[in-house]
Amino acid sequence: RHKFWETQPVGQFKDLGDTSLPEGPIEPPTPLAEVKQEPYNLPNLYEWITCDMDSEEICSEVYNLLTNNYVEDDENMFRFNYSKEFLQWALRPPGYFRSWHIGVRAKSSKKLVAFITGVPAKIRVRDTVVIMAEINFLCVHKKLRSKRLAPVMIKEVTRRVHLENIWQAAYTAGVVLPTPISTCQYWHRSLNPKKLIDVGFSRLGARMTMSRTIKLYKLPDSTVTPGFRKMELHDVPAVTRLLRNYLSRFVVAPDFDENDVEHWLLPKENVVDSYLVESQETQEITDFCSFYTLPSSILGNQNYSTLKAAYSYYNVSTKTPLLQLMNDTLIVAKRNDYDVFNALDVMQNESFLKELKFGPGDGKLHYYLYNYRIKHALRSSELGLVLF
Ligand code: YNC
Ligand code: MG
Repeated sequence: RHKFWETQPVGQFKDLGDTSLPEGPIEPPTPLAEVKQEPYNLPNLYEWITCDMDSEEICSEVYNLLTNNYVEDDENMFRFNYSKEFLQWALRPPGYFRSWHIGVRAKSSKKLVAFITGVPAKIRVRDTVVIMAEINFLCVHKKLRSKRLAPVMIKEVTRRVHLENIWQAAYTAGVVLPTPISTCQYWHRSLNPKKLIDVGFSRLGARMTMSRTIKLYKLPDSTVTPGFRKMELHDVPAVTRLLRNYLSRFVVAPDFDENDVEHWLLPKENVVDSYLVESQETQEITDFCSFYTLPSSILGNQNYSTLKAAYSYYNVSTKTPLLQLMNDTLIVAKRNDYDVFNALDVMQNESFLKELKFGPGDGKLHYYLYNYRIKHALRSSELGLVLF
């Protein structure tokens, strides 16, 4: 069934019920000298390149490949449109390896036809912090699909991860592979219902008119929580403490230090936004919320070309009820012209989704670990990890 994945150190479907298998690494690390030193073979017309994401020119080539060939919804109405600034942010966190930004070019035309990336991350699984690669942006040009190029891309990134003495990875995908550690669902909160209906993202509900729908999703102009403000550089230590403490309750979560928080959560225009609640009495940071910006191209619509979407990232409530904190987040997103606010049912998100008028999406998102076995699949609420 899975000619490639059956050969890889991942949980296999046939082992699903077998509780005698221990949790942890499936294979031990091999001595570094035994890691293959040369890249895997590509079909003759193609060559490997390492993509320098500092270069505007390379970054544009990657952007164009993804804009035209990356993930679409099941009905091919929308395609993710990660911005160049987003790609540079996502691919250059603290300690990143340039060698993990891998492209494939056609030798004759030099055209970029495939891409895959990794970035390093410390991920805690129960009590163990594991240095992993987060693998993302696997993309093969539409004209080269179904030629078994993806397994070569995956083996090559694995080899380059191994060369850094790292032996585990985390990734998400919309497709079912051997075997998810958890399966999540996307939920969508309309901010601009008229546009969402016009472009076919959502439909007018039964017995609903457009004006009733607009009224249903209306949000106030200003946030209600006293002390709610944008995160700033000087907040990094307090936010790190708040977030570390919160994430410690989940089974799988990133192990963020201050450098990570500065990179991943300090607001960056049109990439990531973070807000917090500063107590008016004690100046203590009590609550935190964040989202990242990932527009989608709208395919074949006369009136609109992009959907501006915000994706819930990490949220922590200790004093402000999570429902109120997230309502303020929606208000901020609406004020900044987002059309829709998306969230997975991870962490404690289930507690606000229905009440804040999110509706379930149709796609599922599966979470995977490479070379790390988990005994039983996790509930989505046990996941404290968000990948892009
Ligand atoms: C996928 N998304 O099952 P089997 S998510 C992993 N992730 O293998 P071919 C995938 N594997 O089943 P195509 C996959 N999609 O025979 C397919 N596969 O064992 C497997 N789409 O290869 C598939 N981006 O080249 C099958 O397929 C084999 O030409 C078939 O290429 C696939 O980034 C793809 O959805 C996805 O660009 C590149 O369809 C192409 O169809 C495409 O014949 C649109 O491949 C964009 C898209 C995927 C987004 C993502 C996470 C990727 C994770 C990869 C696995 C990482 C493992 C850890 C490595 C480091 C380890 C260390 C240490
Ligand atoms: Mg292929």
